[in-house]
Amino acid sequence: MSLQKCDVVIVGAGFAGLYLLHRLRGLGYSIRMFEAGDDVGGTWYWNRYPGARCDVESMQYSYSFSEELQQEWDWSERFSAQPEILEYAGHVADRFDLRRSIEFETTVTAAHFDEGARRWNIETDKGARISAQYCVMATGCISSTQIPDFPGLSDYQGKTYHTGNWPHAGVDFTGKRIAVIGTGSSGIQAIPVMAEQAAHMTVFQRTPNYSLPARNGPMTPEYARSWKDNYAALREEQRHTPKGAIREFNDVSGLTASEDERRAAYEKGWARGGASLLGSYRDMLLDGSVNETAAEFVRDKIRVIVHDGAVAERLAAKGYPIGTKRICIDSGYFETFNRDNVELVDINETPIERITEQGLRTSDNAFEFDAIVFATGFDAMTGTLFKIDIQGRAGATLRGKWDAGPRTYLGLMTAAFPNLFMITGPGSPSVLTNMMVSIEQHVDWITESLLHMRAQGLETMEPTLEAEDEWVEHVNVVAHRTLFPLAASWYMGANIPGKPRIFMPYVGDAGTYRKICDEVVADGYKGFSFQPNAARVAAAE
Ligand code: N01
Repeated sequence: MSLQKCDVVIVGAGFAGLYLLHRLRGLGYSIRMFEAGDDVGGTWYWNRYPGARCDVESMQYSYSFSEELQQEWDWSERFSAQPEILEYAGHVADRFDLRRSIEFETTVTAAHFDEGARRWNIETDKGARISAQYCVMATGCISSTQIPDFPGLSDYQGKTYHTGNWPHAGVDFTGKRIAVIGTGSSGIQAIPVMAEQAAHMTVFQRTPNYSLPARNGPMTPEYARSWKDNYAALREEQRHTPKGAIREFNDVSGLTASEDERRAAYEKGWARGGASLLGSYRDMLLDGSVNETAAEFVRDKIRVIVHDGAVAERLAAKGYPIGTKRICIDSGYFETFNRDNVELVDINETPIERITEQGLRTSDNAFEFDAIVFATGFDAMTGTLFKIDIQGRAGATLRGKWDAGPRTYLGLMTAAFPNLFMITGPGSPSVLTNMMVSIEQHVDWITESLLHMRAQGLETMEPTLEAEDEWVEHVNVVAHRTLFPLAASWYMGANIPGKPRIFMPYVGDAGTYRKICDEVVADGYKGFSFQPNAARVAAAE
């Protein structure tokens, strides 16, 4: 296929790609946009497992860029379920006529920077070859599913599923014996719903997780109105909060609180639902002793909810601070283990030895299942980028450059890969925040950078190595001031054998990060270098 030209290639039609497309197309940039799925929605397109829902309130987990959009859309629940969020993504695509610019069922396989032309050569699995001035990875942080390499995996004769790649037609588990491996956010959401259908469910748990009740419920007209009437101010407030979300946050130390005060604060958070309990004290994720009081509070709740004391103890997370693995938000997760048809297997006590033709074998038992559900997570933050053969200056690969961990400036760009942008890339607050707010901030920042270059006749932009090194160091230092590195989490790359153990997102608070990004611009794009447009330089000479 002949080489086609455009200004910008956007990879991915999730919430990041959709908003970027809307902004750039409106500014007259020519765009090619590719999406592996057959429709928009990104993470909400793929993660269709039973019980999938957002754990940020819908009034906050939605776009703020269009007043009409935010006024006209009605959410039916406090925390929306996946089908409704997907419907919202579809509505946005229709409302802003975005689909016509998206090439679906097309995967970008390579992106090579041509130093002579100062352009990106991009290839897809459909054989397209495109030359673009800019390439933007809107590929999501949690989009490459991982199924552990269990011995015997290919021997299994039953059905297998991964929560992150769920069949679009749904799955009927009625009368089936099923296994669920993995108890992260996805497993914890799916298990209660699947348990109601299955004849029998065996949950294989490696690390028990802290989970807080969502307290989901129907959206009341009054609550929706309280947001819609004040959206301008509330969205602005949201942008400057540490997590990109307005929620109760007690800006005092838990160290000085009495035991009774702490219990009262945690009870309040537990009753309110969602992640509010973690906002009880400002040093919750900084001070181990404060954290332990909240962790023990949650363990005590589990001991009350789960009738069988031994099962409760297995479900109660220990050995790492609460909130340092992504906090889970559930609807009836612990209660599910009181059901007669649900069994918990702690695979630390009895490891999975192999998958068999009929099911799996642990060190002390053989199990038979009609289906195995892998809720085993993702190669987060870098996995999807590494699937694309990305080469920057002098043919250097991104994979090679990030061999010991991702290196970016602000999570937006990486040195020696000019005009390659990442939306919510490693080194930005991304997954630690309300993604909608972080996405909008990155899209706006990238758009303004492109406009700056257009106005100034600049052709390429990239971070200096010095700025990048300083940022990577800063991200690392800030992370190690917190309790986060104490957990073997996917934030640390710990769930993927051989992946470098680096805390990948920027923990230094979304509001502060936004300020830093704005200051970089105000300071003449401090830490970035630009190359002028070659034609302009020649004309000037
Ligand atoms: O994945 P996970 P997830 N043998 O990596 C286990 C977002 N999300 O899909 O903890 C046995 O958290 C693993 O065990 P361990 C959210 O950011 C958001 O659940 O590594 N078990 C763990 O229990 C979330 O954090 C929503 O010891 C193995 C599980 O599999 C992120 O997506 C909803 C194993 C994986 O948990 C990922 O969540 C859902 C092995 N070899 C997800 N390997 C919202 O509500 C892994 N495990 C917005």
